[in-house]
Amino acid sequence: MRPIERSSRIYVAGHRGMVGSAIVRCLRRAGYHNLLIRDRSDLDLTDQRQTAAFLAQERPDYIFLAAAKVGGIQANNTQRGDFIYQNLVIETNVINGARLAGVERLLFLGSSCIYPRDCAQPIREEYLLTGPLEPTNEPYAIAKIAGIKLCEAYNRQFGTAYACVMPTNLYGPNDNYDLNSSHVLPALIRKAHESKLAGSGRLEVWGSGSPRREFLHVDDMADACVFMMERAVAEGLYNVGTGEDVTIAEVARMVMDAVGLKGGISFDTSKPDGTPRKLLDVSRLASMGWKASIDLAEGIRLTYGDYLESRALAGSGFQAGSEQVRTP
Ligand code: GFB
Repeated sequence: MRPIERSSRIYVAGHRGMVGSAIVRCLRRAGYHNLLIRDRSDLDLTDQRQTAAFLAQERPDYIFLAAAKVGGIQANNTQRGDFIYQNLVIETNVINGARLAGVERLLFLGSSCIYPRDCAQPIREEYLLTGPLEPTNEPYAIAKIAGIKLCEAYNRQFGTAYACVMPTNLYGPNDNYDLNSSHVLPALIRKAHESKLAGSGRLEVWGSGSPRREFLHVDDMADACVFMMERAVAEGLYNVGTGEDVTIAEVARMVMDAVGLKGGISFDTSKPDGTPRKLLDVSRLASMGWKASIDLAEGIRLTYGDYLESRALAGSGFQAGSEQVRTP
């Protein structure tokens, strides 16, 4: 297997999304200069033939598979067909295309929702497939589990080195701020900001506020992915998180502090809570020497700054949201 060098050909699938764009930033900062990236208009990863032809022609030394259809609890729960189909087709096209093209190394990105809804906490990697999934995101979770199993099966049958990372809830620059499809943190940042501007003094929070979530800044996630590539991690499942969680009510308060919104919280209990808790056991990656470095309160402040910046740019014609890539 060829070692990874600064000149290695690295394909980042999904480079316009929050995670893919963070991986691109991280790789560039570290001096990797031979990055292969393709816009959706040039390469449609849901098209098997196009994807296989691209990979056969470019034969990357390494692939970060960060392309996916993602969203928060409501998008997962309502666009169930899109979430299972698009994720299955993207991952089978890229993973199988990579294998056919002789790509030896790949990192597949999943999500902590692959684990059973009510499993013991903190969640260890070996709890996969030990119980029923959270119903609101079962289609997405099933697609991601299929991706993990595809990597595992190809490693066994074909000798590839395709590893998998399961991040906890991510947030940071280049997130999606659409209130119907976003995750909780960007939604709360936007709602708190708009409430402050309107002078309403209230933040509307979905559900009861009691579910617990572990939040990881996307730059930490990108750092973990590059760490795994550089350590030549060849296979297996690795949780990525901070090892600490907070309630949704607590994170709402932290967002209010960062935004400078004074007032109360209204809980909309007509909206689902989802999984009660999904704190990851991060000892596998920690034992290799990696840990998160961005504190949650600081990360929220940074993200609010980014939100304000992208709104200002939107006023000057910049399109904010998950379709943008920010480069350093
Ligand atoms: O981030 P989120 O949408 O995803 O919601 P999940 C987390 C929690 O925040 C839920 C609550 O209990 C929501 O009810 N919440 C409160 C809100 N206010 C809001 C709001 O304004 N918007 C949103 N979106 N939530 C997703 C999965 O689950 O997490 C995916 O559906 C994926 O599959 C992703 O795994 C990381 O953590 O519940």
